[in-house]
Amino acid sequence: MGITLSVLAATALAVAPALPDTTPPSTISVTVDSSKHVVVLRSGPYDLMNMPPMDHATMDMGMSHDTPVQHFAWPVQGWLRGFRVSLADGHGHPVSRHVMHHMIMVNFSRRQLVYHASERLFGAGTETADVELPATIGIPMGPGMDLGVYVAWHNDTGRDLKDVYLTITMPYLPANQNPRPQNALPIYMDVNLTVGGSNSFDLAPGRSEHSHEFTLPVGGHLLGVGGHMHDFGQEVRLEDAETGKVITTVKAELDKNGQIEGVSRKLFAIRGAGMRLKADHRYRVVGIYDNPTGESIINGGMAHMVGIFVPDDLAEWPGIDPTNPEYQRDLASLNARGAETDGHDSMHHEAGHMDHGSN
Ligand SMILES: [Cu+2]
Repeated sequence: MGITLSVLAATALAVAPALPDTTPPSTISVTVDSSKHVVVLRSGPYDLMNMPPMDHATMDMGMSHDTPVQHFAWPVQGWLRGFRVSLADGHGHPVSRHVMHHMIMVNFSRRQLVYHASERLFGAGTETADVELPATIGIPMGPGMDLGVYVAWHNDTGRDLKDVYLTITMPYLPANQNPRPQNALPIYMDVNLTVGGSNSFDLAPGRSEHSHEFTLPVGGHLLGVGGHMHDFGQEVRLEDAETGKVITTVKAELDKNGQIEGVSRKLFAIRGAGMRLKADHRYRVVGIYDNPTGESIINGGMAHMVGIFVPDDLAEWPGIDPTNPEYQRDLASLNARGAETDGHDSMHHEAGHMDHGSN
């Protein structure tokens, strides 16, 4: 983090003298509480220097302190139900969740449905609430799955924070759960993704539309959806590209100045039905913006829909193809995160905004 922090420290100097960068290497530990059915991950310590407030421009410059991906082995057979996040300092005092700009959990042992890219199990941002799925569904997990977590910190509390620890509590259903939950996996559909690169686009003045067509290698049901957009977003919709029919839409929630506050969510079903999606059928995800500024906003747009997907047959889920160039680019971008030697990396727009999860 040497270069990242010194660049940011220079910016922050006017506000407060920066601490020297003495962050000790942070470690990760994983424990299982099999009576409470939780896997608990603890990572830290992190020394987080105060940074200027994050506005939308700095956010798009990725102005945050990115950790590398920290790997660990998932320890139990069962179904992941969600996650809870807490932050505390070395004395156990709570630290504001706000300093965690985002956190992403990657499953390197499984592929995404739409992309040749590692599964993103879940993500949390500053405003994202903790998640717990209904007990009727769960994400199937096996011992030894290679998971990785990374965080983009942005401490704008006005003071430096020392020895911050992140705890992620992941409730699971054990393998002998009765009745057996349905296998539900995350699905991510972006209107403009270059896997391993960026998914943002320039926003032309006025109304604009970006879309991406795809097919699914396995059919199933969509149980719920959310999404992610930036300022002046309108909606993200999923369409049947063969009939033109709109399957579902999530709406941007804007304040009176057009700034994004969130994206609506929908839950169709907690078991059984939901929205049917067929294998080898063309679908289209469409993002609509309405930019009133009269000018193009460079890299101002981003639009994706995320959901919970129940495959007809989990055995049909596509395997990872390590020779696939898209897959290799995704892996390379994850491995490059938080690289100490590359100052440019910290100034990238969040490549993995695949990673933003839902607002
Ligand atoms: Cu974004």
